Amino acid sequence: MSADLWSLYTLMLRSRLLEEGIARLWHEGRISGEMHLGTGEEAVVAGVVSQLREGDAMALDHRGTAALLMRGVDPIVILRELFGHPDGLCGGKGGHMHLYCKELLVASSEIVGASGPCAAGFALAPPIFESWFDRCCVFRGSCDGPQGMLMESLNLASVWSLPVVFVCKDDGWAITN
Ligand SMILES: Cc1ncc(C[n+]2csc(CCOP(=O)(O)OP(=O)(O)O)c2C)c(N)n1
Repeated sequence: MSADLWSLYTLMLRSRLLEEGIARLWHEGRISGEMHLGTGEEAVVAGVVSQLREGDAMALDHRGTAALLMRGVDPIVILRELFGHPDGLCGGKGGHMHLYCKELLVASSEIVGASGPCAAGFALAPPIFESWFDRCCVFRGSCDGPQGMLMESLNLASVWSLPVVFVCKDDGWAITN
C-alpha cells in the first residue's frame, strides 16, 4: 500500500466517518453493550497499517475497528458484526472488542495487554505452520505497561528476535469510553 499523504488521509477519514456513524448508532441504543472507538488514534494506526505487506499479521486491542477497516475489511461487514448479525465479520458473536479476521491474520482482545502474547504467538507460528505469515504488528494502549503478559511478550520477542513491532498508542488516558 502506498503511504503518500493523500492515501494516509483517506484511511484516517474513512475510519473517522465509520466510527462517527457507529457512535451515533450506539447512542441511539441500536448497538448493545459498551463501545470503545479509536477516534483520535487514526494517524498512528494509518501510519502503521499502511506499511504492512500481504501476509503480515495484526494483534489489536479493544479499539480495533480502525485497524481492521484500514487493512481492508468491508465496513458493512464490521457494522453487521456490531449489530450481532450472523453475516458479521465474526458471525455476530465477537462484538466490537473481539474482532478477528482469519483471511487477513488479525485478532483482537478486550483484555488489556493481551495483544502482546497474541502477537508473540503469531510470530512463533511460522516454524509450526510453514510460513503462515511474515511479520506482526501489535497495537496496545498506554495503561497496559504493568501487565505481566505484556512484559513477558516484550521479553520473548526480544530474546528470540521475533518479527513483531509493538506500537503504543499513548493517549495519556486509561479510560473505557
Ligand atoms: C486485564 C484488564 N484489566 C482491566 C480491564 C478494563 N479496562 C478496559 S479498557 C481499560 C483502560 C485501557 O487503557 P489503555 O490501554 O491506555 O487504552 P485506552 O482505553 O486509553 O485507549 C481498562 C482498565 C481490561 N479490559 N483488562
